[in-house]
Amino acid sequence: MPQKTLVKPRTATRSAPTRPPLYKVILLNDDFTPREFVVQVLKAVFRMRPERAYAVMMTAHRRGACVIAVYTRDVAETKATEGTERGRQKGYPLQFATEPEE
Ligand code: TYC
Repeated sequence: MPQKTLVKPRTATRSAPTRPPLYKVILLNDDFTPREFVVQVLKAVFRMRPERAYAVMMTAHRRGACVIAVYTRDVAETKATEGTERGRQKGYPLQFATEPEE
């Protein structure tokens, strides 16, 4: 069997691989959502350990907001929507926002 000939050689130059832009998910404070519920959502949606979930909740509580993590845009938006939706289902105004990382 004759060898298949590669008629189209690979080009010698390649562009550097680009990284997808990242988005922050931000927890926003409010006056109504119970602290324990916020902690529960952070553990469930963002897979945080209890100590970290508590610390993040308290930072948002004291400072008004806390960056939780960075993800690709789809993942960030899905997680923010899921967190906000979990609050809404219980009648709480809990909110998660996303914003592009500088
Ligand atoms: N401020 C809320 C309370 O006092 C608790 C809370 C913390 C709510 C963080 C939202 O992102 C939040 N019950």
